[in-house]
Amino acid sequence: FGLKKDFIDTDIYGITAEEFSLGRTNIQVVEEMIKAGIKIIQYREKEKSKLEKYNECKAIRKLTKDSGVTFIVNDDVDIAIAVEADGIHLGQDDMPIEEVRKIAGNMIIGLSTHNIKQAKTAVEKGADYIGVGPIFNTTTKKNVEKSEGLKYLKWVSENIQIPYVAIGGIKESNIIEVKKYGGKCFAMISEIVSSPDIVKKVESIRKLLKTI
Ligand code: TZP
Ligand code: MG
Repeated sequence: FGLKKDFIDTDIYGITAEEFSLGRTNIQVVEEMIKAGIKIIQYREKEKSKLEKYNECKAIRKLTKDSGVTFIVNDDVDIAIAVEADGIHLGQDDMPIEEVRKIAGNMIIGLSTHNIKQAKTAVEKGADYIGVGPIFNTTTKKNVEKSEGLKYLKWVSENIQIPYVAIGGIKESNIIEVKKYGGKCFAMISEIVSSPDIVKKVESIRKLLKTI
């Protein structure tokens, strides 16, 4: 994984969510994201069977590999390994990072964090990057742990040495505020997958980010 050091040196982190994708499949949305120039994509799918998820990840691995996009699988370590994804994204209730590290080797391991204590622990345990959020209220993720949002993000930006990704309720309409609180890489689910024209949406967000 030669990608490891700079894999997250990018502005937008795309994540799938078929139920919010306006009738498009995860694969179609990933194709749109790649066309839009998104450089890191996470497969996140909470409803489908293991086999369906595996098949989709296999296809997405091919698409992302062909276009030089970093591919991260949420939750399913076995699928991530089987399809040779670049990384795996874990939550606080998933297997401990140090255990995943034993089986996932050099793969990128990301961990969702919601407060300072979790961020410090993630670094100690060897996470390659952390998710930071939810920054704002969101209805996309069920049972999301509460966070001080922007205040927590600011702390991370000043104290944490590994890459971090802001997530949760981020939209074109508030992304500048997130940037002002230290955001560098922004994960957006609904704002991107629910956009009828993903290429235009990303173009417009990038233009906006260049203004500050
Ligand atoms: N983790 C923290 S908030 C969230 C996840 C997966 C959902 C983000 O979705 P949206 O639509 O960008 O608010
Ligand atoms: Mg999880």
